[in-house]
Amino acid sequence: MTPPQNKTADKAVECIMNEVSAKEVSTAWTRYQEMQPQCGFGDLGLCCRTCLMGPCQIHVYGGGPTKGICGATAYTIVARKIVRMAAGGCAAHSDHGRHITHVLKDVAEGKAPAYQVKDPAKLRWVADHVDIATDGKDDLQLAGEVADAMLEEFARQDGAPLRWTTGFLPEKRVRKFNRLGVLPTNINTHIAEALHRTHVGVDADPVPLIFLAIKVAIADLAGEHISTDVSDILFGTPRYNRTVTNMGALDSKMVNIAVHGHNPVLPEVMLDVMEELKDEAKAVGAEGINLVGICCTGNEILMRRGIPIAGNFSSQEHILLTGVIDAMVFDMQCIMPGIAPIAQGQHTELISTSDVARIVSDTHIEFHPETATEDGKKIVRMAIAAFQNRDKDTILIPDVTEDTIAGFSVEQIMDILSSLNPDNPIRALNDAIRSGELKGVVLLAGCNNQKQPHDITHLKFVQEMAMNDVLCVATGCIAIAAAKEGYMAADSGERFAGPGLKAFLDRLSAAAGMPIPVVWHMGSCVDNSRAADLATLMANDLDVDIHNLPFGAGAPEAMAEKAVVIGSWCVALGWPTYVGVQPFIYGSPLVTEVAVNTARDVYGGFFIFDSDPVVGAKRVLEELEYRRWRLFSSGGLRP
Ligand code: CUV
Ligand code: SF4
Repeated sequence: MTPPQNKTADKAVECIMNEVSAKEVSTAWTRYQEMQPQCGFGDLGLCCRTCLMGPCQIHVYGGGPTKGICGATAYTIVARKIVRMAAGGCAAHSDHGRHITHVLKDVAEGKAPAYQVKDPAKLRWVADHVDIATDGKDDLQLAGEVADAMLEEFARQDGAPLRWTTGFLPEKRVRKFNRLGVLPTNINTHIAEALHRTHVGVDADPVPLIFLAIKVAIADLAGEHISTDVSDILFGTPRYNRTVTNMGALDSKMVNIAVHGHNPVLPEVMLDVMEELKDEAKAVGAEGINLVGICCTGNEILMRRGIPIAGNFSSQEHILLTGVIDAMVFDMQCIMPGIAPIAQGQHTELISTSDVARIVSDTHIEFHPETATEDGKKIVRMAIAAFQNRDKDTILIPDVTEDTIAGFSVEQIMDILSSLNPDNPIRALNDAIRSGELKGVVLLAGCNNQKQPHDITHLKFVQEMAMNDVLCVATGCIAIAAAKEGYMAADSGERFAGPGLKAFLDRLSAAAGMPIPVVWHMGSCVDNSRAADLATLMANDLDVDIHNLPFGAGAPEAMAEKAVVIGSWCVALGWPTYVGVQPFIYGSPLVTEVAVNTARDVYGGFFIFDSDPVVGAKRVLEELEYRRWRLFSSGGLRP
């Protein structure tokens, strides 16, 4: 069904939209309308273009071919497509991890003067988990060894499991993965294996293909963990901080730079050089330089530096349309090519910084760790120059902001929980669930998707969780949606929490001596790995496996291949995982059955697909309730 045009929960986006429609600017909203109706074969996952004999379209409802030219049936075509999507997602996260690991390696070798090991405690924590001896080693030596071990995850040929899988998940879960033959051994190999086995004439059996998708997904979790670990080591593990969210964070009197994408390496340096170049901005009549984030690069610098986020995936074009963005700097992933014509139609400099992501008409300033400071300065100076070319008549900054508390790394969560239980912080969370004060924990993950009204689907799901006493940790674009709506505000408990959650937050706020919001911002998409770490701590404390926990996940507006792969490892970890967008699998009853049902018997987790977030929330809540009963009230789990 086509949602009505201009549907968004974001008042700032709505404000810009009214301008946009007047000026007839093309955005994802207008293009979505123009795209209707979308192809039913594609929607069901039944169009195969894997080889040049295709496209082959399978008519599952009769009236046409039921097999592709090679003989592939619906379940083969659907399963192959899912494997390829998972591989795409794993490639994106893990290549990000690999890129940033090279920066760590450069730091260790003294080749990246703009960076340093900012968080030696995290470095040592990571080393301990992957069995690298730390005694007597200085930070740089250890950083080099950890970077090498990370790079080995992309290269190992001896068949040993990934250390970023075995080192961080509960032993019970690792044994299960091993038994099921899905323990990954080399991230890049599995991506290649996924492409090979889904090539024409290779693996046609949907069951091993689905297991392959799971193995790729577990490899993805390792790649995400590596990304998170390196960012924390280089830039500091996120800590409690307070700022504002939404377009009101832009300032017409300042030079505004928006950073967009996923990689924090350049924005971190830009923040350092901005201070230095303030006078140059003043010399052209600006009051200073203002940085805002979009998407996950935004989440990264919000988490560590308290930098405001202007918006999420679906609002990237509207943020440009304010007319006050002097430079939009992007690295990789989730950059809509649609921003280019908007930037071209105004004074905005569109600057790409990664050699893997270019847009025609961009200015390419390739980022190098060795020259990061100069690169950062060059970009800030371009923004200062562009500031002078603004069209002052078309400026529109919606006066919308929300109070936002962020920085909930697992380390920060443990510190906060220790105010309730200094000897065993995680026990404070498990006890709140045991007593029924909290009904469980849910990871809010994922994107925006034009198939669902912008942020509205997210927020309905979040509302149901909060009202029903579920503690939410959040990443990615749903975290931004929650922040924009006030779910991370100091007074969010009063506004949104059910009685149990409210009581828990009040106790925690009082003990920790600071306001604790309803939704805990965990970071960017790769920081979903933090949620796996949190669940691992909870499970180990209770001496159970992760799938026994009242822990779930929700991606109401899932969109990217990255979301497909994240959802798959959430299921593999044993979480009920709600997705609000129809995946391309309904053309195969077999694959659909495995995803929504059989997965539960094997992994404990399963997908819940429903376009209605309230229905999805109800199913997740029922599952949390069942698990809570089984864990704490039914006489305990059988061993
Ligand atoms: Ni990585 S992947 S739309 S920016 S969360 Fe947002 Fe987040 Fe999805 Fe992209
Ligand atoms: Fe058609 Fe088979 Fe080629 Fe797919 S792999 S396009 S089903 S012939």
